[in-house]
Amino acid sequence: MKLYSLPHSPYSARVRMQIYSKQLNIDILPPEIPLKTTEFKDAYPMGKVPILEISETELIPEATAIAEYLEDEFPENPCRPKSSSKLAMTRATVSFANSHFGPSLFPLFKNMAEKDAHPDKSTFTQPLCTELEKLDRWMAIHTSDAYDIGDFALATNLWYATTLAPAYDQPDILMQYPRVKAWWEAIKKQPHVEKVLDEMAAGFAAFVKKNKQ
Ligand SMILES: N[C@@H](CCC(=O)N[C@@H](CS)C(=O)NCC(=O)O)C(=O)O
Repeated sequence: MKLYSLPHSPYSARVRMQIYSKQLNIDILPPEIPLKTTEFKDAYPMGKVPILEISETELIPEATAIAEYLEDEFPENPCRPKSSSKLAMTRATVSFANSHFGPSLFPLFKNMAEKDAHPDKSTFTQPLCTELEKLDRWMAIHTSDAYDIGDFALATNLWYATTLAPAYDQPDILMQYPRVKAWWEAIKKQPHVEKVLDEMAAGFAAFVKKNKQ
């Protein structure tokens, strides 16, 4: 089994956290055809990483579908709660990361990766702060017993939030969100999470350098 992934891709990174946590024997490698090319889009209809290659004919796109497949197929070292209500909460967290938190980071990422960064910094972080506030309130009612696929989806977004915000005059963007801050300080020290965050940092530095050339 192979996972096509890029180091700085947050959607790929959350799946890598899960693979390392579950100690799965899956090859992790960049796509053989370069991303964003016509050839890649012809080969893979969704046109994005991550992609899990189960066999030559079975290719799963979409981080959430891959995460659920890995839990169904490899139940040992679970990264998904057992009780229906807790599982639904975890899935709500994944959905929040996909549909709310992640998109609030796009403007910061896009501006940062562009050759000529936009000079007006004030407008970029407001949508992100709105989502962090929601997350802080969500964390007051939803607590997980162990780190799970919801936490991994949040962690890769938190890495981008804390990495990008200082360039937008927000040196400590989590300051006003104490539950998120405490959760972030704890999860980033988990060995499998830390390993992936290091991979993201190296991959993002290379990506920015290439884009600015
Ligand atoms: N909905 C997809 C999003 C994946 C995604 O946006 N991947 C980015 C890298 S983080 C990508 O492959 N972008 C290439 C492109 O948009 O052409 C998922 O959950 O896996």
